[in-house]
Amino acid sequence: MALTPTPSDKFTFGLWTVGWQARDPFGDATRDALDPVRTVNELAARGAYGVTFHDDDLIPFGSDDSERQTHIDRFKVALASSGMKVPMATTNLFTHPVFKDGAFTSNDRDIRRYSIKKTMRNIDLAAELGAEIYVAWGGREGAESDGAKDAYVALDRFREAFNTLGQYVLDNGYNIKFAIEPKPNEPRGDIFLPTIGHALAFINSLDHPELVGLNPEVGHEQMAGLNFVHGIAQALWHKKLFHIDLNGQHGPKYDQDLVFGHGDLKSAFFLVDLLERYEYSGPKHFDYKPARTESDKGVWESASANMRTYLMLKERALAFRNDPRVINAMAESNIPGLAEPTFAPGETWRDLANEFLDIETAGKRGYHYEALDQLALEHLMGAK
Ligand SMILES: [Mn+2]
Repeated sequence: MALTPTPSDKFTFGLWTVGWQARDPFGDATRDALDPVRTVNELAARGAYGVTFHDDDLIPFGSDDSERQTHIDRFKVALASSGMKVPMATTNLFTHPVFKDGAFTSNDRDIRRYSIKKTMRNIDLAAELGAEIYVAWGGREGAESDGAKDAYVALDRFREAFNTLGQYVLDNGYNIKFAIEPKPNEPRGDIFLPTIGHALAFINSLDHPELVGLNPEVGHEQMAGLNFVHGIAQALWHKKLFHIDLNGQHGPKYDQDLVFGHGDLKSAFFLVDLLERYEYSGPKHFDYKPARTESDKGVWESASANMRTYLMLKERALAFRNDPRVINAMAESNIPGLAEPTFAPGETWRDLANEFLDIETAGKRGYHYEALDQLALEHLMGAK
């Protein structure tokens, strides 16, 4: 299998990822700003399928209408000449101090209205550029103190915002769906809709739940100590995996945004295995930050590393699934048994009345998952 990325792999990057100047809470930028036009061309040269953006990544906040149009026009030229796509866009509702207490859930009604208006304006641009997914990451939607925000009514305001934006898309005839990106904390002390599960439940309360799905991020679930593979399995099961943010994270700590696979590699292996087996067909979007130590050269090396790692994991996951030793180990462990419905057609709870299970024998059974886990590790490590 080729480990060289091509557009058919559907790898995408946010302008803000490679474009991160590496400012952190303790230090200044270590890299110059990147021109979005250069980003498009550099990523295209490395085999990416497309780029994504926050409104302010492309059009500096505060630009007047003619400056805005100039930025859009030269971006479009770069897209056309490189063949790069824009499958997703999103809104920056977190950088400017106006959003310091939230956007859709700010206690200030005028700020909530401004936030929805800012989002609608960028949805117009997203539609114009052909994006079909609009991500909503509510980084400032939360609080540092439980007394500062009524977390019950905040959900009313969140629902209002998504219902309004859904109606906006329908009224304009846009082919756009929304993807909520859960995160437990950072930059707020605690963020609303902190996990995949919280967001899935919230979506069902909307006027048009079919318009809204998820954009889960590896590191965001792992920051909360959760199993990302299980979260993605559930998002797929609900048909809500509209988009995915791939990166790396070492367990519960600050949001590391490492290169994909450079955190919990075994989880990344089983994630790719899951995405490929269930034929996730959306963009594989890398939302990472090239380490602050890297110069311009390291930025592009890290961009390629994300894509190459995904392709290597795909190759290893396929080899694992096709290995006769793995197929036998899975059969011995009775893994295919879970696919069989617990009740035969026509059976009801009444059919359990005469059921007998020798629980002593059943309780003594070994499942041999350790052997299977070792086979996964050996495939991952390329052991022969
Ligand atoms: Mn992150």
